[in-house]
Amino acid sequence: MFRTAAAPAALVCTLASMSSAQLLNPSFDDPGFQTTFENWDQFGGNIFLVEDPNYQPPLDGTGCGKIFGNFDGQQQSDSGVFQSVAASEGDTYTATINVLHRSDDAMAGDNIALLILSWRDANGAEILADAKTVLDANSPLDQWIEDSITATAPAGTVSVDFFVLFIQFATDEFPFGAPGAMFFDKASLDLDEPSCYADFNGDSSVNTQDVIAFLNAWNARDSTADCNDDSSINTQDVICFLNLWNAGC
Ligand SMILES: [Ca+2]
Ligand SMILES: [Ca+2]
Ligand SMILES: [Ca+2]
Repeated sequence: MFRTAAAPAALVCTLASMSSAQLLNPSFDDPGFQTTFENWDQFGGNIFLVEDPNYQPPLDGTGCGKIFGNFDGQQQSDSGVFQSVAASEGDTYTATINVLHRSDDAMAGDNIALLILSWRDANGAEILADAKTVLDANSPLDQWIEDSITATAPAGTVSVDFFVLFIQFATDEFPFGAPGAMFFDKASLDLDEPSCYADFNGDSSVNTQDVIAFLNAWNARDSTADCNDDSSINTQDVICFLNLWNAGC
């Protein structure tokens, strides 16, 4: 467990080049000093680290998160955790979270949980957000549900906030807010490796070996040689490949 506040930027770069893992404390196992989870900011209320497997076993590691609403009578009451990581425009990321609600404390009414990627500019302002509902009153009970978003960072992106958001709504039936808790565990944010067709043999460099590999596949009428993706293998695909090969990766 570490509590250094200054380390993340350098650490993220190291991790990104090694494994493309972007989040710190992604399994919510490490408690924070002033927040519930190390490395995660939070807002709203009733955010807990559950470390009692007799109550709720985590999906991964030694603990999982739990959020329920404020029951403050507001029409909409938001609670959540988020983590900001460096991101670059044009890069494609896949964000994943696992969530669960229990039959003894099920999401009710209009309550929902969302996974959100909030793309930020150099001033920290949101450019765009990609969001997906990952839990609501209709979700299966008592089982971990994995959900993910794949999205590309818009122009001007320098960072992205990974949000796990719980929204409690008040209704006529539940004037102080609908009951129900969400549990969450095992988040990930991965940079999708861009595929490079010119590196035909996939060894991360583009050289004459790739021409040979392509021509072998082309001679064999292998579907991987359909460079222009028109479902036939012909000389157009050789031209297509050589153009990409000249351009490099
Ligand atoms: Ca965990
Ligand atoms: Ca190659
Ligand atoms: Ca073709």
